[in-house]
Amino acid sequence: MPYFFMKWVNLQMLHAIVIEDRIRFAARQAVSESVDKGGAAHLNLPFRKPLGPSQESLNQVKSEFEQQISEFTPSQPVRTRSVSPSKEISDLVNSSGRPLVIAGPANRHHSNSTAALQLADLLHAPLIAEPGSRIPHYRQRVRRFEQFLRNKTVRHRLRPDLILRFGDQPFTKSMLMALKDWSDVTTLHFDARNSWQDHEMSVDVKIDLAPGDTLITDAFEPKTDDYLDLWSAADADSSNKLQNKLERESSLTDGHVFHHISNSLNASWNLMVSNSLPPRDVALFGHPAENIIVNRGAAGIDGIISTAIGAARATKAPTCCVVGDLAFLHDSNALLSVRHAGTPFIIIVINNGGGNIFRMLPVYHQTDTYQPYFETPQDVDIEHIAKAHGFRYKQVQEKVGLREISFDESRIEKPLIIECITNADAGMAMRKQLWNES
Ligand SMILES: Cc1ncc(C[n+]2csc(CCOP(=O)(O)OP(=O)(O)O)c2C)c(N)n1
Ligand SMILES: [Mg+2]
Repeated sequence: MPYFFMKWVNLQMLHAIVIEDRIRFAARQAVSESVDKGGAAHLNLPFRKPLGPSQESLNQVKSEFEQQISEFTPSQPVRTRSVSPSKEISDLVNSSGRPLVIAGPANRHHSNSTAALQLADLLHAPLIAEPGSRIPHYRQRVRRFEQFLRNKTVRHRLRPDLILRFGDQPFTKSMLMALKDWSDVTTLHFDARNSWQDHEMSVDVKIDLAPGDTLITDAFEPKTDDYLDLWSAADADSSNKLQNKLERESSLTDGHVFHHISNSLNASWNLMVSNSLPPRDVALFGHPAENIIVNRGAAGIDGIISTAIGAARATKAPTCCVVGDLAFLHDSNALLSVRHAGTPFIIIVINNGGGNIFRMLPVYHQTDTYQPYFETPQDVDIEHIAKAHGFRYKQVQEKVGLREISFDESRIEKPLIIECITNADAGMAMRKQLWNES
């Protein structure tokens, strides 16, 4: 499986007169492929000798480029239609007593957050929105699903009779387990792009709905709060258990770091979350928020810092990138580009001593091969990497040290790397307890 959708644009035949048009065309093609397919686009530009341009043409290109950059405002085609659900769909919605809204990740060109909130509101439905779904904080939003939905009895108790899905394929284990158990439940997918995001093949009806569209819900009848109350009770119970576990564990774990970041980061910041355990941990230990960015669909641990820099530039918002130790090392040459972020930029490295995600696999018990071939802990001095790039550096090794992590923009003059050295055994034990005891 390729990690990225690669679009190769062959510019071999470029001729001087048409170069500008061809480059413009290739750029448009790359942007539209990237937005539609939700991945990276790769442009291959071969040059003929003598390679270098003349000083005169270089000066001209430079001044045009600088002018365009200063005037550039990203635009996207906004489709604005009124979408009226068919009678069949209205009947399904109106006959449901237990409707559940589920939103998987979606980038900002595909997130139907308005319609998801509108339906949850009208139907008094619980709303599960994974990190990266770009759904804002909302009172009916389920916070601790990644904790309690791992439990089969709870999944049975909370079984919906109608699922209203938004965004891409969910990725948290709890949601994958739930969608598998509930694959026979009638499922409507309000989809902004024409891709097949349905691992369980459980979607019964796809409804083409773009972010600018208005969903007409006049034919839908409101419901009572009975079903929502069941979810709220499970949520409250799990919140208490989580709080308890975090307080009782004395060493610093990944969970403590995610919980702290969620509590202290305000909504004006982007939170770019690396792949591997971090997106799952932000769901398990953090709070739902609109500003979380994930690279799901790609799922590679490459290019994480680069993506965060791109997000900072595109949104002009201060950005915090939370990244595992291996993913950090994988993209450490991106530190060269952090000066282009243009906004306050913090990297939080969760150093749990390698790829802890592999502890969830049976191979964890093969003691002679696990560490050297799977977890692969590294012995690199991250402080030296930070200093070599002129970054500020802080290290947190204990729970009390977490108060060092603050997001006061006025105090962040230069990029900062905060390395959190966490206890891998205690962290994994806490995850397992939360999954099993809820
Ligand atoms: C480019 C790439 N190489 C390898 C992998 C396989 N892989 C998935 S998770 C992981 C370990 C990541 O370790 P770390 O960033 O420390 O995160 P942790 O598992 O500790 O949360 C690896 C190597 C991948 N997903 N992408
Ligand atoms: Mg790690």
